[in-house]
Amino acid sequence: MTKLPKKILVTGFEPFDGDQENASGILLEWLKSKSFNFELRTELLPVSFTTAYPLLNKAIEEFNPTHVILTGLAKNRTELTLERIAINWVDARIPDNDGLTLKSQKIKEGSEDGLFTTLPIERMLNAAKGAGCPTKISTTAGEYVCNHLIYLYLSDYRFVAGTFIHIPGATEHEIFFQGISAILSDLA
Ligand code: PCA
Repeated sequence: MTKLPKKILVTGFEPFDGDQENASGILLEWLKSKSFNFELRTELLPVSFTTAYPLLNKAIEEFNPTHVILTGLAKNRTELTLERIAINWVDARIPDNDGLTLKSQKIKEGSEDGLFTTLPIERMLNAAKGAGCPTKISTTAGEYVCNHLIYLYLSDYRFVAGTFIHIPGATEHEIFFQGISAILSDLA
């Protein structure tokens, strides 16, 4: 069997919550300035419950990736975190960038309570740590737009392997971007 050439879709988010920047959006520019031995597509997504997923969906249909790496900012975390699971629940503390606040409700009625991400995150953990990047596995992506996006993606795309990485809110991004770069290069 011939192996598919590696095609990785990496997404990041626009700034939100009054911030001037979002590390995950900056990541996309950083990645585009590097060269890799795989085909890379990046997609900057709005922090919107309504429009982020349709844009991701369009990018997946157009690019037909072998791997999907969704990223977002987790301001209060100090390590790169690899998300293991998305939950079928949304409870926003702040409005999204469209002014919409979804409170205490299921993302998809009649769908599973939780869905595991579909990339080998233990291997990814080792790759990032090998690059000197403080990294750990997380079992909650929160109850906001990031978890909402992962859940919708996982429920529609069981056979396009992907996961979500939260980037800390530190001002120095380089070590975290290096960790993500090591993860992308190591993906089989
Ligand atoms: N982080 C938010 C949404 C956009 C982002 O970068 C979250 O963790 O849900």
